[in-house]
Amino acid sequence: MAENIKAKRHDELGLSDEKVLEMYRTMLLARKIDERMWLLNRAGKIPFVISCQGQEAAQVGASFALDREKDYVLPYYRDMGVVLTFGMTAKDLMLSAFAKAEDPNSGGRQMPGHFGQKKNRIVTGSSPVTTQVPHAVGIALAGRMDGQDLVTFVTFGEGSSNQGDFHEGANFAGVHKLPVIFMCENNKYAISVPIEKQLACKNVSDRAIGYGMPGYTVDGNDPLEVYKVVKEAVERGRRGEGPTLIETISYRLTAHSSDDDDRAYRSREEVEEAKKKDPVYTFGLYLKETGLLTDELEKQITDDIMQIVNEATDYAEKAPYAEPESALKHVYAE
Ligand SMILES: Cc1ncc(C[n+]2csc(CCOP(=O)(O)OP(=O)(O)O)c2C)c(N)n1
Ligand SMILES: [Mg+2]
Repeated sequence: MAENIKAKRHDELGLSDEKVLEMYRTMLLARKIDERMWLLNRAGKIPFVISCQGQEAAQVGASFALDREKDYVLPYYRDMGVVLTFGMTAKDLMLSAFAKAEDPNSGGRQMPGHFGQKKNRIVTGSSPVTTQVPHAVGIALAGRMDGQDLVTFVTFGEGSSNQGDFHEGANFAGVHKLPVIFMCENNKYAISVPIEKQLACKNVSDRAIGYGMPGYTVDGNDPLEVYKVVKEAVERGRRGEGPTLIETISYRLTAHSSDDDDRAYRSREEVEEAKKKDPVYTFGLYLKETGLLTDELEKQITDDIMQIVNEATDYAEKAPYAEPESALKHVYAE
């Protein structure tokens, strides 16, 4: 009985069996690319990694609720699950990690995690955190002025929700009822600073009322819950009812980046405890309980993904660097 109720969760959301398997596949692909990047970093082959691990459900669940043909995403550095859903490939991401000329994000000029790909409506971000928020608001305004039916989706960490850019962007979107979805990926830390030292209010979503929009806090380890709330926000936005603030609660399973040692500020027990709710694992369990994911299919999906990751790694490692003469390209008008 319990299984039957559970089995209906994605049906009730209008998600087909194929769609939820695609969600799982995208989450697992993000995880496996990320894991490979850590190995490459520790082997001295790539300079830097900033991980999505622990946040794949929030990223993929949300992105599946958007229209990949119409909407714009303004991801932050952990959003591998968002950019993969919007059409970036494992090869593209590896080219960025190896800083090669063919990297679609910046031609190997930016640090990894600075996503941007025009053809897939992934808007280039900047290193100062939260600058993408006012950009998302501006694009939503431009879309309205042009009579386009689009929603913008912007993400940021909970630490970043303390930056002025968030408050200014949220206020403007609220006043003008712009179709913006603000999604805060609360992973409980801003580098070494725990959530208790970041916010005086209980939830980031509590701030929504100040900007005249609804605010929701959801389980960021559950892609279906995130899908549901983002889907509703998309519909509100398209109806002209304005923005929504969504906070997804998860846990950063890795150190802040490959240059951080998190043993300095959090216990191993805490990390091990969080791993029990690892979204890739728990969503896999859901799919097994519903009978969609068999051991055989799981192995096949994992094998396919590992082949994609291996090929992407080999390709990017062998790809050429940018020509030194091109260093000023995209810097000055030509
Ligand atoms: C304006 C600005 N201040 C500081 C930094 C350095 N910095 C980079 S990431 C980060 C932590 C952000 O934490 P959070 O928003 O919670 O995102 P998370 O890394 O946890 O996903 C900081 C302080 C920066 N990039 N930009
Ligand atoms: Mg954080």
